[in-house]
Amino acid sequence: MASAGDAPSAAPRVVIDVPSWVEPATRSRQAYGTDDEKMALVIDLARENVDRRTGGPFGAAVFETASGRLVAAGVNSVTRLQNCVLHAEVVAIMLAQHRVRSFTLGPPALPAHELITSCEPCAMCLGVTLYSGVGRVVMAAAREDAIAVGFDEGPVFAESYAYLAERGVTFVRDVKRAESASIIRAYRDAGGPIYNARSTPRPPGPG
Ligand code: AZG
Ligand code: ZN
Repeated sequence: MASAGDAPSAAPRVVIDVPSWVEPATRSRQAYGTDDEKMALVIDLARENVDRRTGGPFGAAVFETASGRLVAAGVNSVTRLQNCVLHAEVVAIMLAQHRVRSFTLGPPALPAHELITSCEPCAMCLGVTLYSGVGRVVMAAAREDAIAVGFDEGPVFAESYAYLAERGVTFVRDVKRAESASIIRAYRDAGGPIYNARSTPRPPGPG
């Protein structure tokens, strides 16, 4: 029990990172042209995350829209870091905002940014998308593909998309959908944990 005069206990800290294999996987190329090229990168990240057992079957990245410059990439890190908010989109957006040192990617002083994601955002990630300041979202798998293997994608409605569209966010669907959906199914087939609020956590670490 702490008493007056004791040294204060260490302040709690949460460190968010990506697995060490992500940086080398993105190093070879800094600028991307088409949506297909950007999506190929995030689907590779999703596949690698499954193969290396570092998280769920999802990848995402933030790019500058005009230049195609890669700002930050993320992979699903829920089980690796034992944190339910660490979906691929959240990780990519957090790292992008850290990189540009701004809590929004949408102010007039910054170039426009876009989120490329291997799966349609869940309810949480669509909310984060709204607050992130990205102006464009490109998606591969649909939420139905993630729900089909047991992921809880939460309440997302046509009104949710209308709300973001009214604020200038545009959406592109089905870019390499089949390829991304097959990675989600392969993760399930390999026994990858389908985590949710009531699932029993496994010990962290590969395997
Ligand atoms: C998920 N859906 C998406 N789009 N991304 C993630 O990281 C997820 N984790 N669980 N459902
Ligand atoms: Zn999400």
